[in-house]
Amino acid sequence: MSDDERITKVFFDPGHYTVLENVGQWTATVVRRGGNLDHVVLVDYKSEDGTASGDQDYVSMAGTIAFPPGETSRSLIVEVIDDDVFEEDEHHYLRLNNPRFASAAQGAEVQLGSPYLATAIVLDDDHC
Ligand SMILES: [Ca+2]
Ligand SMILES: [Ca+2]
Repeated sequence: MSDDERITKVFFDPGHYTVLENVGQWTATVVRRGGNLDHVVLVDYKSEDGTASGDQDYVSMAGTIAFPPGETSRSLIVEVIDDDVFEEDEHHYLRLNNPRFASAAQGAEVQLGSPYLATAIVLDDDHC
């Protein structure tokens, strides 16, 4: 079996997002490539602060994504918190961690691909 058939990689595609502060919600996309699509793949995710702060500029998030059989793409909904304050444009991250199969998958392997850290840039929509 070739590595492409054996190894599943999980990563963000794309890895960069630019959104307006008043967008409300936006969607980051996590994909899996390679390996046997019959396997259920799990991967943990969480948000990380940059200059944007969790629960002040965006809603902090953490959890687990599951790729059902045959599914190669999953969405992560991110909520942006709008305010009326003029600020610099800010950024934060979404990180993937601990990819794994939901059940034993003999001979198969799952790992993080690149990028496993997505960058979100939040553009301010207020004026000084
Ligand atoms: Ca605003
Ligand atoms: Ca603002």
